[in-house]
Amino acid sequence: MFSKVLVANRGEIALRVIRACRELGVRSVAVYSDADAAAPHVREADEAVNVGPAPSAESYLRGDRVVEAAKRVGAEAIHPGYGFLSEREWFARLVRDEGLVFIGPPPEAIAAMGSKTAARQLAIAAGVPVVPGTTSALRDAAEAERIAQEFGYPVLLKAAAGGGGKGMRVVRESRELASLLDAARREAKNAFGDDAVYVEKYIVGPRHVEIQVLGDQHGTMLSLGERECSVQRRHQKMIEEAPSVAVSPERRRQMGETAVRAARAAGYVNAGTCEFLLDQDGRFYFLEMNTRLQVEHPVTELVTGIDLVQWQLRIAAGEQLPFAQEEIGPRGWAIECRITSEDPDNGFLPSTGRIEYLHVPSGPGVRWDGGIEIGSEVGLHYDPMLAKLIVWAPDRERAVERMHRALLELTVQGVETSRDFHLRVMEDDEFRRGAIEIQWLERRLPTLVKTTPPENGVLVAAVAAALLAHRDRSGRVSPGKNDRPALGNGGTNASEDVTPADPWKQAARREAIGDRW
Ligand code: MV4
Repeated sequence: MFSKVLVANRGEIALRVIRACRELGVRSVAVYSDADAAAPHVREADEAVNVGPAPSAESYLRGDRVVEAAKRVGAEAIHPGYGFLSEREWFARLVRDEGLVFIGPPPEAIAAMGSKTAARQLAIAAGVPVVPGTTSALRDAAEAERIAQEFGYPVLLKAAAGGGGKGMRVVRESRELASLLDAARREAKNAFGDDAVYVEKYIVGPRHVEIQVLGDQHGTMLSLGERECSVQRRHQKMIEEAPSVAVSPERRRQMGETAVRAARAAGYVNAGTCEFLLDQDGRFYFLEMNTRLQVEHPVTELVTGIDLVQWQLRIAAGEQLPFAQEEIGPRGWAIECRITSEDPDNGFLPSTGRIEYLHVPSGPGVRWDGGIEIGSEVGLHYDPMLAKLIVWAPDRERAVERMHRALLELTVQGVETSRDFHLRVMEDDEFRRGAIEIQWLERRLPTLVKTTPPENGVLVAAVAAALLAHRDRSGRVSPGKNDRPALGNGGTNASEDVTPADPWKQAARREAIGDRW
């Protein structure tokens, strides 16, 4: 095992990796920007190195400085976390070329999965089912039209260099095709510097189900089962769970074998995730592979009992996986809610400020993977995800109830957060039935958020004054957590809650923050 590892990230994931290091007896080195000098990951690590000013392009994304820092402090390996440098082929290569170990896949595997068309070709060659469509870029609208006719409308135009839904357009009929192709090309060019676009049959109403894989350097590749990630908005996941209500043991085995085949074909090593669409008839299609540890990895850890981050380190250090595929099965149910500094009731506008008060849930089956503490400054330089609240219970119904209970215990004061929104989701009967697919959240949004009432001088002031008398210690005017009935017991319709305007809130667009993962 390594004696010292540099953690090339910030926030909750840096803390997660630091904890794994400590449990393995490995010394950890944090890197930080000027904005993060007082951040928890800097204090928790054994050492810390400043890598530049607040903007990530000048600090956390400076691979050269990160590698230089690792060499200076004598770290043997670098864990990239997610986002930032985690999926940059050039960074994985630089780390290796400088004689250090990249705790993740080989650069060749990152490259193999980096282009969507290349990944499709690789998948097809490996016998992995993909959505019907092309495997090379379209030449022109005429070719697109011919292929769309062949597969039948609706079709989906996708950027070859894509990911995260950028450069994607649904085409419902022939007469929109040419202009939507132009739009997809323009967006792809802007986002990835590459206007190559290909076409797939559009799958209607699917779920987003992904398979966690873990492979060592000795030829073992395992599936750790699926995560259901359909509860997302604009390609940002909000809630993830494991297992998925839509996946039977037989389907789990098929999807697992398929994911392992795709990973092997890419020469994959370490932790990775194969994304699938699961359609209404139970058919599944490989979409792409994420060549990093993912935000939602804890739900898999909780149902498999396997510490993914510890194993990432052990695999990178050359250890062999000691598990057999047959002994890995989901036990119980895990759910994760992403606690973000966004205001769901105002179009998920990012909220900034100082964390004035924080009360973290605890008790049976509750895990908090957080990156904030009282006094933390939440700005706009980095991703708005403050923490992940994860619960485990013997079955899904009890996991939902436990998450609801844990969310009630959570208090974050100083910024707006997604907490109340998550409470409403836990109270939603469609969610509770597991009747979710990738469009569910957007369709259900009107019943899950409260739109701010129009300015109406005196009335608003009077209502606000009355409600302020009932302010709880979270500073919110929603019913106090002790007033909220337990779930399954005629829970209140949370959409009747009223929240006052947040005096700390500064208007800013999420787009200003840049890519998320
Ligand atoms: C699709 C699809 C429907 N049909 N492909 C979105 C991002 C990228 N990873 C793939 N995506 C999709 N590809 C076909 N042929 C629907 C989506 C999609 C989606 C996928 C996963 C999670 C959320 C999504 C939200 C909207 C669309």
